[in-house]
Amino acid sequence: MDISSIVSVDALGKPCIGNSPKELFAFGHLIRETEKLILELFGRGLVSGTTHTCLGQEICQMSVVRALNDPDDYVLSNHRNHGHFLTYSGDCLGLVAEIMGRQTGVCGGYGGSQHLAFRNFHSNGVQAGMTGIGVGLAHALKSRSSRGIVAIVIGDGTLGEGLLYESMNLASIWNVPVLFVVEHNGIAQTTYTRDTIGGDIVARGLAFGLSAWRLSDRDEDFSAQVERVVEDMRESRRPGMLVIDTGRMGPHSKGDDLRDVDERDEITASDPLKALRARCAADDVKAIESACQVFLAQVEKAAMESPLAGFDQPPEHSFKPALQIDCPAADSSAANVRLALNDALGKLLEHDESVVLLGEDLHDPYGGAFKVTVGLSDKYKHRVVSTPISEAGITGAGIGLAMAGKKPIVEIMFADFLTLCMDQIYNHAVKFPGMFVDSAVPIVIRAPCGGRRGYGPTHSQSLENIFISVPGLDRHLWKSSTQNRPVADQCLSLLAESHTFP
Ligand SMILES: Cc1ncc(C[n+]2csc(CCOP(=O)(O)OP(=O)(O)O)c2C)c(N)n1
Ligand SMILES: [Mg+2]
Repeated sequence: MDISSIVSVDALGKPCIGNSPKELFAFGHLIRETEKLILELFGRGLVSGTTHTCLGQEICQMSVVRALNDPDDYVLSNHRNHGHFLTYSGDCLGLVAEIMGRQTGVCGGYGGSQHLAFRNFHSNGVQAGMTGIGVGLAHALKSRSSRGIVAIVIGDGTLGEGLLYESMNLASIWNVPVLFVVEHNGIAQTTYTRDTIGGDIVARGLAFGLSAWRLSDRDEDFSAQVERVVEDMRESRRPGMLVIDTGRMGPHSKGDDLRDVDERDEITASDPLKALRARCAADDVKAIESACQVFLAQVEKAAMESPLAGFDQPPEHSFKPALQIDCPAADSSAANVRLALNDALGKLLEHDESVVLLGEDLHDPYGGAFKVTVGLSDKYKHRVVSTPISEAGITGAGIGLAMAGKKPIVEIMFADFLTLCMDQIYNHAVKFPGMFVDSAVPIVIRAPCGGRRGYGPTHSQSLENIFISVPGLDRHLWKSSTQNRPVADQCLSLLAESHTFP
């Protein structure tokens, strides 16, 4: 679908939106009209489920994504993602068709409004769920000396999620180029965030040692200010936090707005898109609005003509061939499970530079609570990483590393604490290959379980039954009572196969 009557695109398909009122208005208007079309399609019964529009927040949503101009940059978004997605991809048809559940949708009609993907853009509907993943992606960028930045966009209500703080801490100690963008519209669904956020927002970023900024999309110079933030990040390669004050003009999703009319009128009166329109020449406005109308009529027609996604068939892209690591056999004479694992991990680190070990207390001379990594951190200093006590955060970081081509092996000190990783496994790792056409998540999560050592009810459980019910998860259980040869061999082949699914 040719968008050139509204904006030019670069070689990767990303819209090139300049800083003039005319260019900002043209693209902001396209986002608004696309969302109005989506709402209209809902009204006509052509879409089921729900959607979250960014009406009133278009300029805010465009700002950071617009300024990201390196091919390695990533954008991780959330439920309110249409503005981010369109600014990154320019793909109006892909968005409209996706929400309509049509095959031309960017995710083949399987994702819907909250789950969009295009190149390095991914969105998911679990609040803060993408934050650890973003840190992992940034870690991978740093390890290959890329100039890329990862922008993770959350709403202000999401400041209540604990994983966010694990992720900010990881970003800080690893000193990776992640920008946490908080779209501060003062509300989360129907709850005012002044009633749910304690203390100061920017101070949260500063407390973790992040660079921090607070801007308003009502400011005339806003888009240029955001560009400077991104440039600063690009140069410093340090993590940062950007809080953007904005205003949600529409309901949370559809029909759920408890705010009174006066309050909504006030937000509409300060609409930054309207302010930009007023700064454009009348002829330009007319041309932009008419080009947009023509273009969206074409989008609607093409979306309507696209066949519905076939929900009776699983998406084929979920089942990619496994990647392989060329690695010699493990030491079959290892005296016990620990030594067999140590040998297998050592061989993997030696034979594939993309293998990374994350876990608590892995460093030498300690070598992990069960001594599985002894000798490895001394030898592979930057690839055997002792982490904070942040099980969800490091699982998320592992997913991000895996998405960026690494082969992470995350050690959870005791299997009991896999419960803390559950959302990252259940709602992220195993779903991404099905949700996002080009995503593989070759992560291995390893944890000792079972007891008989007197560790008690929170350190001795066997939780395999929980994971049996996780679709898309390969499960392997090795018993220390079995011979060690199969343990070593299985460990090596499991890790070496580097599965699409974890
Ligand atoms: C972990 C989680 N809890 C609850 C929800 C349901 N939910 C979806 S959006 C939302 C409000 C989010 O508010 P905010 O972060 O301020 O973003 P905004 O909608 O204002 O852009 C809630 C509670 C969710 N998607 N994920
Ligand atoms: Mg909000």
